[in-house]
This record gives sequence, C-alpha cells and structure tokens, in this order.
Amino acid sequence: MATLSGPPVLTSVILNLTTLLSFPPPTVSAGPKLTLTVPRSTLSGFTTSVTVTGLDAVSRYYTSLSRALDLTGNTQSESWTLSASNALIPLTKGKGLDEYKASVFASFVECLDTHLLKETYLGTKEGSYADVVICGLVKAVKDKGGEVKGENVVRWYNTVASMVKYELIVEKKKEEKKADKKAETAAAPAAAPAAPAAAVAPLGTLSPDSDEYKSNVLLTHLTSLSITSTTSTHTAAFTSDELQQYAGSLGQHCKNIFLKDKKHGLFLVTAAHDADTNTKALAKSLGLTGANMRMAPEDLLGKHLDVKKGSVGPMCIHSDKDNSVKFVFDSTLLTCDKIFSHPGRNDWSTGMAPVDLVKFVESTGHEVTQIEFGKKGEATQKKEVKADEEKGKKEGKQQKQKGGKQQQEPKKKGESQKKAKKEDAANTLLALQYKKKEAFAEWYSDVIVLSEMIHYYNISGCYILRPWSFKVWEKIQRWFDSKMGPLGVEPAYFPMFISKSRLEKEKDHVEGFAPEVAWVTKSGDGDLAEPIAIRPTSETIMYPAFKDWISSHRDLPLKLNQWSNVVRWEFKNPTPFLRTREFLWQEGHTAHATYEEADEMVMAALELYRGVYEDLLAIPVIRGYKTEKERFAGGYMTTTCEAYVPTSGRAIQGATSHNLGQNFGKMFEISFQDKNGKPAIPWQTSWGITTRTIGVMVMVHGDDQGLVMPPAVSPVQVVIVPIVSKKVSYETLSPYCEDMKNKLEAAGLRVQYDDRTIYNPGWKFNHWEQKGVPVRIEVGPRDFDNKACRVCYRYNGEKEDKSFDSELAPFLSSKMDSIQKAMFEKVKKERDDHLVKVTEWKDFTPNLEKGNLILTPWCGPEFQEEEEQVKEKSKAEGLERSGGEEDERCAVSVAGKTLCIPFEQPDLEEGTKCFYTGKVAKCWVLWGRSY
Ligand code: 87F
Repeated sequence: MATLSGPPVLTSVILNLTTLLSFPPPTVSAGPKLTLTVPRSTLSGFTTSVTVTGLDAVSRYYTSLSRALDLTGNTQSESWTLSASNALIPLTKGKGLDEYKASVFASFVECLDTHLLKETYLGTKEGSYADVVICGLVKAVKDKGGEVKGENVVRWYNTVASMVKYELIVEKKKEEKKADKKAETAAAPAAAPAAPAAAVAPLGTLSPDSDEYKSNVLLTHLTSLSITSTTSTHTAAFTSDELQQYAGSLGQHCKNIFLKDKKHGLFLVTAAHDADTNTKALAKSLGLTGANMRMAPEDLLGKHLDVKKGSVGPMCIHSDKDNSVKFVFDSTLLTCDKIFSHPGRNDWSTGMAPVDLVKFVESTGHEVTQIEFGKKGEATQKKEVKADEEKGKKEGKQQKQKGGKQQQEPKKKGESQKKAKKEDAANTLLALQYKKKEAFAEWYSDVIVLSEMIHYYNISGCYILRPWSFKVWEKIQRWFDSKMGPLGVEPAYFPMFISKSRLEKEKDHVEGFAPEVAWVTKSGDGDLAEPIAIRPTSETIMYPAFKDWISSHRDLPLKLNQWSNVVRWEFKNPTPFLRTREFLWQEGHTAHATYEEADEMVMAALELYRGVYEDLLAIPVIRGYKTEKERFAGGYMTTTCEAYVPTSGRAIQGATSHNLGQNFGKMFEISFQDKNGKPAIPWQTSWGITTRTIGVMVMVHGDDQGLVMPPAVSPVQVVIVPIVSKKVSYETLSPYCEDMKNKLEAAGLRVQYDDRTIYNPGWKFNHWEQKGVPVRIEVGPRDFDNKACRVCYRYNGEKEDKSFDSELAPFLSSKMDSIQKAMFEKVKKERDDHLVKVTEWKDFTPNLEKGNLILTPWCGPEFQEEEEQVKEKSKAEGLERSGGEEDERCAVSVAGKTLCIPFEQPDLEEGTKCFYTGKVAKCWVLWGRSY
C-alpha cells in the first residue's frame, strides 16, 4: 500500500516544538538576532528566565534542553546543521540582504534543499536542532526582504513557521487580554474554527513525583484527597475535536462550559462530551426563571477559575474561592468507569472515577447540582421518545409501536401548533447553539454538522461529505454536465498521480504552489524510486497527452472536462468546504486554434459559473478579470466570479476560468499544422469550480435555525409531516399524505413524506428546518377532514393554508421559482448595499471595516507593487484600528485585496486619478476583505 509522506511527517515537527518545553512555552523571536527566552519555572520550579541570543547560541541551548537532539533521534547534532548555522550567522546581522549574503544563503538553501529531499525527518517527542536552524534562518532572511526558493525548505519552513508564530503570540501575553477583548467585539469571525491538527503526539504519563505535577495546585489537591487518578500528557487540544483526536483513546472526556446569566450568576457545567448542552433547556432544568445563559467572557474565566479558554475542567472550580460559581454536573457521567478532564491546562488530561470528581468539587465547598443531560442526536431523540411514551401512557394510550407523540389537532390551529412547536423544540435539545451574527464561525460548524452535511474526520482538513451535501454537489454536477454537450466539451478522466519531472515541467505554474503538493514516497515499507505527486490540478497530467492527440488543425478544438478530487496540502486553518486539503471539483481543459476561440471558451465557462452561483445557489456574483498580481501565473489571463458573504463582510472567489495562452503548449511541445500547413501552437484554457460552492451557500443563506436551501439544489424541496391525533391515526393520514406526495412528485417536485413514527412533529419540524428544506407541509386531522394542508416556507418563516386539490402541485412548483428568486434578490440587495465607491485612500480601510466591497479607480492591472502596498497598508491600518494582530495560520486577513476588475465598469471620467497612486486611472477595481 502506498503511504503519504512529506507534509504529514513535517507537521509532526510542530508538535515536537510546541511540546518541547511544557507550558508556558519558550519564546523565539527571529529578528536580526534570534532570541530564545525560556521561563525556567517550567523546567525546575524557579521563576527566573534565561535568554539566549544569537542563532547559534539558541540552537545550542535547544540542544542542551533536549535529549534527542535532532529529528532522526541521534544524540549528536547532524554536522550539516552546525556548519550551516555557523556559516549563516553573519546573515542575521546588520540590515538588508546584500548580494554576498544572498549568495551565501542561496547556496545554503540549495544544499539544504537537496538534503531535505533525501532525508525524512521523523519527529520524536523532543524538538530539533534542524527546526531552529531552518526556521530561524529562513525567517531572518525573509525579514530582510530575501526570497527563499528551495521547494523543500519552503515546505519545511511553512510548517515550522506556524510554530514560531504561535510562540510569538505567546510572547505578546501581556496584551493578550486587551487584544482578545477587542477581537470579541470585532466583526463576526470570518472562518470556522480550525479542524484537528494533522499529527498527534503520543500520549505520555505524568509522574506524581515530577516537579510539574507537584507545582499544579489542582493535582496536589487531588492527591491530598487520596483520590486515585492518572494524568496523561498529550498535544494541546483547543477544540473538542482535537481533544478527541489527541487524547480520545484515554476514555470519556467531559465537556466543560462556563456560563453567565445576568440574573442568576456564573455556572460551570461539566457534561458528557456528546451531551446536548442547550442553555434554554439547561435553565429550565435548573428551574431558573427569566434566564438567558451565555458563554461567560474569557476574562471571567481567568478571574474566577484561574484558567484559560480551552483548558477549563471541573477541577478548576478549586480556584473559585468566594464560591461565586455554581457547579452543574451531568449525571449520565456517573455511569462511566473513569472520566477525563484538564487539570487547568489543555495538554494534560486527568482521569478518575466520576464519584471522585464529585468528591473533589464538594471538597472545595461547592455544591454539585446533578442534571441528566440529553445526548446530541439520536440518544436525545430516544430519550425524548421515551418521555413522549410516558406522556402517552399518562393519557391512557400505549404507543409502543408508534413511539412518537401523537399531537392533538389544535382547536385554534395556528396558536396551538406554535405552542406545540415551542414545547417540542425545548424538549428536543437539538437547536443550534450559536447565533449566526454573534458567533459566525461556530454557527457555521454547528449548521453543517446538525444539517447532516459534514462529518468530521481524523485527518486535518479532510471531511466526510454526507448525502445532504453530496446531493447538492450532484445537482451542480448534473446541471453543469447538461451544459457541456452544447459547448462541445467531452467528459474524461486522467490519473491522480504525477511524476516529479512532469509536475515541474512548467516552472511558473508550480512555483508558489509547491509547498501545497502532497507526495507519495513509499509503498509499504519501501521507498519509491521517485516520489509521486498527488494532483493539485491536472495541467501537467493532461497536456503530455494533448501533445499526442493534437497534430493538425482538424484535431482542434479539443475540449475535455473532468470531475475529480484534488489535494492541496494547506497550512492555513482548514474549514469544511471552504479550505480543505482534499476537495472535489470540475476542471475543464481545452485547446484551440486561435486566441479568440480560447477566449470565447473562457467566457463560456465563466458564464456557467455565474449560472451555478446565481441560478442554482441564488448567490449573486461579480464577474471580472484578475489583476496581474492575482492571476494564475502559469497562464495569460484569469477571469473570476466573486461572491459576497454579508455576515462576515468578506468576498469569496467563486470559480476561475483561465486563458492559458500558448505557455503550456510551448512547455509541453504541443503543436499543430494550421489550415495553411504552417506549424502553430494551440491556445489553451482551463477552468474549475469546487465544493467550496456548498460552503458559500451555507454561509450566505443559512440562519439561526440552520440551513436555508435554494429550491434548485435542495435534495428535498417539500417535506410532508403528518400530525396525528387520538381520532386520526397514522394509518388514516398516511394514504392522504402518500397521495399528496405522488401528485407533487408527478409535477417534478422532490418530495419526502416523513412518516417516521419514532419522532414527533416538533422534532421533525426542527430537523427539516435545520436541513433547510424550502417547504414543509403539515397535515393534521383537520386538514385531512377539509382536504387541505398547511404550507410553511423555510426562507421567510411564513405559513399559509392550502386546499389539497389539482392546484397544489402547480402552485408549489411555481413557489419553488419564486422562493429561488426571492432568496437571490434578498442576498443581492444586501450585497449591493455593501458595494461602495471610494476615490480617496482615507476612506479605504474604514469601508473595509464596514464589511464593504469597494470599487476604486486604479492605475492599471499591471501595478503589482502598488497593489501589494494597498494590501499591506490596509492590513496595518486595520490592525491598528482594531488593536489586534494576525496569525499567519489564520486563513483570513483584515487586508483589502483586489477581487477583480469587473467586466461591468462604471463610467470612468477622463482625468480620474487612481485612489492610491494618484496616477491617471485606467479602470475601476473591486477590492474587499476576502476568504
Ligand atoms: C496548488 C498546488 C499545485 C492552484 C495549486 O484554476 C499547483 C496549483 O496550479 C495550481 N493551486 N493552481 C492553479 C490551478 C489552475 C487551474 N487549473 C484547472 C484552475 C482551474 C482548473
């Protein structure tokens, strides 16, 4: 079996370095001099810190701290690292990178690059000398304006750099609170939280005799109570997914939530990791009236529990000396043999019997309020069903078979149904936990999971697309394929592997992308003779075949389309659909006899992308050309369609279509005899759209109840939910509903009759709302009597009663169109309300801050340097105004960048000046913060 190496191996380096020294980590700053500051308290209990300055000294100091000195586990540093660092120390001194330094550096990089190609650095628990050398030097050179060209070095650096950044952030500790606070009040987060990191450090055991153990007050308190426990060390986990990944094998971890309620105070809730901790239901169970429980701000965590976000555990209650926090415990945890929680830090997990945990909390003078939490998903539903059964029994009615609650047909239909719905929602505990406007990133994760679109996977950046999202993708595919035939584009499939030589044939094309290429280097235990890349795109796979197929003008045009997966090993935080390491796409590749024909193809593909977004997904896009800086470097000209996400105020590139010119033709020696018998090089195009489309759809249309599906792509357009009563049973209602389903289906609608008896109507309403089905039809006993039904619209929450007659199907069919249109118009209005013109620099950043797309007069697409300056300056201004700072790993930036030069250009009066350079403007350019 072939195994992937390269990036996964490299990412383990991050772990090695971050776990090299326990919390707080050392700070490494790579400036003209590399400085390492190690808080000694973490090593020996002293509170002094040691600072080592200079690259070599830092390297040596690291070395002295670590028993396994290099990544191969040797106890001697490898000779190349020492000599390299010695030779390169002068580079880190003085300003700028002069020619001499640059040449020394270039030769070093070359030798290092070759070294990294044949050497695979497998991480051990300790850090590496090599990391320090490479990371420090590359950063130092980059800081001086130098460029690092070695592919393997860049890949290494990109991986390790995220660690340095992490440590630099820790360095800013004092300002952390301030920055965090500002970040909280800033605009909604732009990207969903990071998925689990790619590599997992092995679990370790913390000895109770160790200094580290003894200096942890929670653990010493535990010991003082004679409680039997074990504490394991692992990779720091910042999310429950990560915890599951890094320490899930230990056993049941608990979920800990610190809540604040204005009226009732602070609560620390410890529940099963899969418990549904809906705060409304919790308040109800606690008997709190008028409660509005929210996540407590982070400063309160520090103040009351002396812990940081992400490291909270039940034992932290120990720090609440004035008893201002109430402790709530999920009683279902009592059935576990052992439960694990953090003793104040998220790279340690302590396991003990649940009764002992209760004992611990009580020993701190806190009362333990026990509540039985439901489980997210099925278990909760079962519990609810059970409760319903109890209710049914009380009503003198056994519902063993049916399971679900048999709702009474309301006397006053509207009101009672509303009430029933409310009650059900409270019972189900399945509502979304986050509001879209308040916590966009968390809301996004919640929606895609609860709607059953995404299931998380244990490799960072890879996700399972469940039927509910894959069917949307299939809709896009079918629609797109229906347009391929008329354009003369044929389907094909090419292998997913590329040899190194082919991938690198077209240098411009791969340059810059190289760090993202994943390689297969082994089969079983043996090394492959030559590493094989996994396609990040297929130009270099397809074009050698084009060379074989094209020899005459009669072989042109050649137009192929392939649906496939591609792999790009991203280092920035991944987000399902939006930024993933493997994704699905369509890539079209064509070759033509003339530039004009190629250009026509480029525009036709872009028009299809407009169609996918606007006609299928109800999302308006702006089409245009990319600037020189942003276009695909391997081609001649790039066109794009850009969408807008109102909640984050960010643009997102929807799809691109390139005119590749004759560049690839030349590189791959594709030529043909033209009509006049003369040799010529074909003009090529490539174009692609990915599963990112689905993420954009979720972000743009979703609301606080979940997804809102545009009818054109919704796997189910109408769901029929029966509401049975004492008098009217399922058996009676079902034929009526089946008949309705058949009639609607005959009219071309996608219909589902939800006749599941284990769920009650309220549960079903909530379920289908979360999945965003455009229309729900409720059929109750009275509807049955009146040959009617109630039609509820997902996108605006409106409802109306309709007769079930021959008009219903055409009515709903046309409703699908009007809903689609209304959804598009609503989003378009929002987008247009955020589209502004700016003609002076001073207005640029303030408008970015308002989440606006900005049209500016611009000196021309070729002014790359100036474009970069706008980006950097707006970033600096943005950060200054918000008081924040940016993490390199973060996928989004506050910088404003060019999105496109829109095809539709507003009038540009003669003499208009570029808003930035003051030169004569040549066009309007669209800018924005983007994903
Ligand atoms: C990542 C790694 C290696 C983008 C990459 O846009 C290579 C690449 O060539 C790479 N990321 N690209 C550009 C892709 C160009 C083009 N390919 C066909 C498309 C549409 C579909």
